[in-house]
Amino acid sequence: MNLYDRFRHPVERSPGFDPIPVKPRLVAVKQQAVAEGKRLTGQADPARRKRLPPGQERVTSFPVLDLGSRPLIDRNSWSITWGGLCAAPGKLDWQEFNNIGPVDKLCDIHCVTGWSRFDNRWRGILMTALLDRARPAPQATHAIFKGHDGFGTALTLTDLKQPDVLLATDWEGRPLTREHGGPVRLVVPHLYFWKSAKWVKQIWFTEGDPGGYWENRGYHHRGDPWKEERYG
Ligand SMILES: Nc1nc2c(c(=O)[nH]1)N[C@H]1C(S)=C(S)[C@@H](COP(=O)(O)O)O[C@H]1N2
Ligand SMILES: [Mo]
Repeated sequence: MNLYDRFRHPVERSPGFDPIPVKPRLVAVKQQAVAEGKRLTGQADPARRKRLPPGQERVTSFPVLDLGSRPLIDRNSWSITWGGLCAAPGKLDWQEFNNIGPVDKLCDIHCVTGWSRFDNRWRGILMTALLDRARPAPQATHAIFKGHDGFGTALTLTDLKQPDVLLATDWEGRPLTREHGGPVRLVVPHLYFWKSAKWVKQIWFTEGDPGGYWENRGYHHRGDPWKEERYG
């Protein structure tokens, strides 16, 4: 018996005292909630955390969000360039880019506006493959991704080196549509979806965080959905 149970108010020990009956089922349910860490928003144990990050709602549709202009880019004239603080600035056209060899990845999407979409099947080039080609300089810390629509977002090289980060060309077995960022968009599953730049045309390596379109308008600079890094 613990100290709490041993320490009883005198009235509880007086003869004829009738303890108020407890509801054992209710106690059991609440104790189960403790065991499961229910409503623990700290998400301390990654192995036991729920699949839906705090404050998110699951959708089965695939919403389209952008600045309103959806550039139409022909795959035959498409190219991606990179430069800034890297040993090997470069450019690849559609054929050269795909020759790197695409891989398939499954991931959940979490948008800062509150929707999450489970099990998205992407095909694309591993970001690490492009980083291997570019060889960022030792002092480079970030890369900014610029889209054909004027949008841009910057990520740390640490986030970009995660093994599931893709420059995606396909979604659910089909070429990426124009509204979802085709021919090529970034996909960073572990950060809010605004970090996944659509219609990527240029990658620029920098020392320090240059910010981006939304970051410079009040969004968080990293955007981890599990920590609810939405704004600030
Ligand atoms: N080039 C570009 N990329 C962008 C955006 C944009 O406006 N332009 N919006 C971002 C935001 S806020 C979100 S939520 C996702 C939406 O991608 P989707 O339209 O494929 O759902 O794209 C991100 N990438
Ligand atoms: Mo978003």
